[in-house]
Amino acid sequence: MKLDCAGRLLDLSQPQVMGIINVTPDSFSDGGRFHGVDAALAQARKMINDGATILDIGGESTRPGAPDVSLEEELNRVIPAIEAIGSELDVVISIDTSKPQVMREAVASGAGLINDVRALQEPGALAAAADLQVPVCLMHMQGQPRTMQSAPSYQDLVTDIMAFFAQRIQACEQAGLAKERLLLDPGFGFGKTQEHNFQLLARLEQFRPLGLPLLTGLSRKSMFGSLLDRNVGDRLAASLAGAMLCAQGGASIVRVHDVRETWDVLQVLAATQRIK
Ligand code: 7PM
Repeated sequence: MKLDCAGRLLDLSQPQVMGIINVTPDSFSDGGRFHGVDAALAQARKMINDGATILDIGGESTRPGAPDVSLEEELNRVIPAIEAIGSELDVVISIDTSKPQVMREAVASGAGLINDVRALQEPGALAAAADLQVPVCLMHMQGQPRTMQSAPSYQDLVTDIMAFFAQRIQACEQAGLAKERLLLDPGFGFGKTQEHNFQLLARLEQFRPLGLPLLTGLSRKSMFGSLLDRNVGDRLAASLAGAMLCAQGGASIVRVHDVRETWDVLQVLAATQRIK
């Protein structure tokens, strides 16, 4: 199965690695614009070399309690990075945003996929995504980033998330966004307890009947920090195990910080599948 990302074809017949590139001031410490672009470009080159076929560029921190980022600030962060990466490197650029104007300018600057943790629920986002004709990843989140971890609760985790996906898919189709252009992400860590996160990992294959490619992001997340009592810089092995379980559970794209290691892990799985 090949997904058309603004002219670049993404082969989803085996799991692909999406590398995370944050262009927030905290990730490039001096916050200077040119330093930020250079750093993003260098990170992009390395990630592609290491096996990433998609780079997810985000300028808004969705960390619980993070301040909201203005439209102007978000554009100033992501657009120069997208232009630089898109003009120099052969890769699908994913724009991690919930703002319709950022979606429009990012796609005009070379992005070929929209990654929206708010699943196109912000005003104008559905219409923007429908106009832009690029694939969209709809992520599930219970609540809002600021408050989502206060008391997550589900009747049945997978059933509830499936119902959310069904509702969002319908809203997309009504807005003229074809189902064939959608990807789904259950949103690890977004309004989920520790138990919910591991339940999701165990039950990932239950999303398969929806018939849409799955994207998952577990890289360095606090579910591993709590499980193992490890700081964010010390969660690589756990993240790799998580990526392997996601791929085995049917994920088509894994969103990660550690591209090279994740790519190796996925090759092990691919090798076992070739002899089945
Ligand atoms: C602080 C807390 C900083 C959480 C960053 C995060 C996902 C995503 C993120 C995901 C999709 C992170 C998250 N997570 N997009 N954006 N799926 N589609 O750990 O799981 O990267 S932000």
